Amino acid sequence: MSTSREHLPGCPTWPEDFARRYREAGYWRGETFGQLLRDRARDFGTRVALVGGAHRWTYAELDARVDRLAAGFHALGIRSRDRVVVQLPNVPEFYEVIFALFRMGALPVFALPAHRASEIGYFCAFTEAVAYVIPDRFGGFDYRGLAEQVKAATPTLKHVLVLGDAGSHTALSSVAMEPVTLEGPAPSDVAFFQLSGGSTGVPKLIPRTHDDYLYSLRASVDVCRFTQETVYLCALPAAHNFPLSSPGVLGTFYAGGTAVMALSPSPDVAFPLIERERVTVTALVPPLTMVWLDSTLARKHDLSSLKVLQVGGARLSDEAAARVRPTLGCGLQQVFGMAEGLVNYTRLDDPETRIVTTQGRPMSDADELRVVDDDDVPVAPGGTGHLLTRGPYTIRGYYKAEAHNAKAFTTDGFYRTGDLVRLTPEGDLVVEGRAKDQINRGGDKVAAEEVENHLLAHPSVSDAAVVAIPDKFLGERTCAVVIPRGEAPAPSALNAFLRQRGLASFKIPDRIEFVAAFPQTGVGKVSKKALRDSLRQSLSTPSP
Ligand code: OOB
Repeated sequence: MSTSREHLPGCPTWPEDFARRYREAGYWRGETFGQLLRDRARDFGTRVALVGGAHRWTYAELDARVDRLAAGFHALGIRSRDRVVVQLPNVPEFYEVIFALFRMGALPVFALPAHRASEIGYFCAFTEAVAYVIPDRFGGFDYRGLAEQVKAATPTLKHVLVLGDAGSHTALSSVAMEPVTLEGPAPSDVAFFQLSGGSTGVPKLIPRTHDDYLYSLRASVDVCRFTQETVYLCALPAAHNFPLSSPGVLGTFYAGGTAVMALSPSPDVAFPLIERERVTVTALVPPLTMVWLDSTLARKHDLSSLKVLQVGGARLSDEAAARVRPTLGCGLQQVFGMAEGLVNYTRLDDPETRIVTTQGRPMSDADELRVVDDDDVPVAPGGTGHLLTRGPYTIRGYYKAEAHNAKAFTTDGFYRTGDLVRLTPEGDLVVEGRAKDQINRGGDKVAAEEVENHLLAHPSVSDAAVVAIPDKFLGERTCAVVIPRGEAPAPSALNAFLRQRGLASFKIPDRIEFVAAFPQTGVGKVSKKALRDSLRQSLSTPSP
């Protein structure tokens, strides 16, 4: 196994001087995910790695299953660097699949269960995926039909692998074989693609390497004090960066602990699992935190094993933050992260006011932060500005997106997060808002332009602008403001049109308003700020 080789085309990487520095300083240690699991199986073979459904796999069992599945993938013709779109719910098989791909150097593309034909079709086509892994049914949706549709439209897609009843496709359970020796990837290779929340017309793909992601795990495990005693409940969608690696299930494996899979984050599913498995830590987005805080089930279950509730993905209000300890009897950890890299944590031993009122600080001393104004000039200490960041686990560019990368990164390699933040005198970050054209719907990210493009495809839509409107529960909801062509269509017809185009349901507008014209900025662009302000006003004034 070499330590470095030619990079995957279309994946920007770190300049050689940075890469050398990150290696020499010990951030990148030349590890791979395939080897990590092998090492844990050697050291903690009989300990339980993963619990979910009827499964209870030890590290040795998981490792052996991964070897057999990798051999089967290889026999199907899947090779190093081939892309495989993985869309599975919170089941143990999710890790079996991704570790098998890691071990052979094939690259998972992490789709969410909520994605539909529009997103999946795009991921498969854009990455020239050779395989697509799905459940038969989940959440009332049959993924086999979706796969049929995507396969017909994607010439590169050779295999649809189904967990459960395969129908006309291939059963995942039929793939495993006697292990064979496979050449693994280099630590500097891309390991997988995460998805960006995005602000543009199509979702962007985030290439993460073994070196950089494993460092982010190690730093997360250290800050969050995960150990062999950790029992982590995976309640958010497993493929998302937060439950995957902050420290998430992969961090739990890194530490030799136990990960428990919840098919739903709702209290009726999660609380019994916490009680039964003696879960010590879990992660939620703010709206789910409110559901847990308000649930009467908290009194019916023994949640005393839970030591830490991590909350991130969107801004948690100070009021909700203050309720966590008194209501659930566990500590709170705020997490402000992004799939592109940088993750900030409040520390477990921070004073309660810092935990409740800030989004924490970078996990690595090698994370470089800048808080700047619109001209990239640093703001005065304590002022609010755009957050830029660079470091050993923050990407230098999206996959095959040269023109976008020129805007999303500074010339010296800082990622423009699109977040507006301020730094407290203690060095903690407070998220004050957002400059990117995105709606953060309780942690689910909606790129305005993506939804606008779909709306513009409707014959009765002359123009469309999608903006956030405030919402008590989700923080924000989406509002599509539409200039109709001729008579305005019924909002329900427009939403049906978007669904029929295969848009994930969290991107379907919560509200549709019709207007004759958009407010404009000085240079004649749509002023989304003015739109948001006028919507806020009209929504808060009761109609006469
Ligand atoms: C996480 O990752 P993504 O890629 O879905 O979204 C990143 C964006 C950030 O740029 C920020 O706009 C927002 O989500 N965000 C927060 C936040 N955490 C994320 N905004 C306010 N407060 C927070 N605590 O969302 C993610 C990735 C890893 C760990 C945690 C969250």
